[in-house]
Amino acid sequence: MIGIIFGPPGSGKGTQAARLEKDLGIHHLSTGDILRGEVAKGTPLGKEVGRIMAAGDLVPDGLIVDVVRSRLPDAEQGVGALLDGFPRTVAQARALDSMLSDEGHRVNFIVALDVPEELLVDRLLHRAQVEGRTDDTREVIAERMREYHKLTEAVLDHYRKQGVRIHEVDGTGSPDEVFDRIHAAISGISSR
Ligand code: B4P
Repeated sequence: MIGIIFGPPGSGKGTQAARLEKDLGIHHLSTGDILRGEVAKGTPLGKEVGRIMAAGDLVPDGLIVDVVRSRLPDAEQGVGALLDGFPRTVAQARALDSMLSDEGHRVNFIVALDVPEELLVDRLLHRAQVEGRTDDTREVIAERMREYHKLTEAVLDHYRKQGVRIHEVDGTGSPDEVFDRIHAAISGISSR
């Protein structure tokens, strides 16, 4: 089973994906976490993407597709994968589709979190105080929102046209409340 957790920056993708990983028994694959790990380790990939991420821009499609291609088989081994932060462009979605179809798989469901932009900005500015992420400044958040509207939103239409089940979920309220809504929306889906 392959699922995608989708939404703008700060919508709670990472927060909810960690819970869904346990609930559904599928592996959580976060491209943001992978890239931040590479930056922290100072690997050649990390050096290449660090400045792009700090500016709030998307890293090049080819680069992130290679990252996912190398990790997806391990992640989905027998249990399936929940993709968080990927695909973020239609080109990435097409690359994912072809990776999956090579193995006889497809995207099975999408959870799309809906949160008003003012609340997204508040959450990310709050995270900046707690975690100090370089891409959580007001200016960089604005750039991430622009990239989301310009490049990422279209990914939903790509999958809608394919007839993939898209569960649109209200992402406001506490993490527990959001999780309960997601749980209700996708009840019946389980890889166990
Ligand atoms: P990500 O790590 O995916 O960043 P994000 O969109 O902010 O999501 P995140 O999971 O961290 O936030 P969440 O909504 O859970 O990407 C970072 C960067 O990496 C990108 O800008 C890009 O440069 C690069 N990148 C990653 N993938 C890429 C790709 N495929 N292609 C190109 N570039 C890529 O949570 C945000 C905050 O809200 C947290 O502090 C959380 O605690 C809080 N929160 C969550 N739910 C809440 C709730 N219900 N109430 C209150 N607070 C809540």
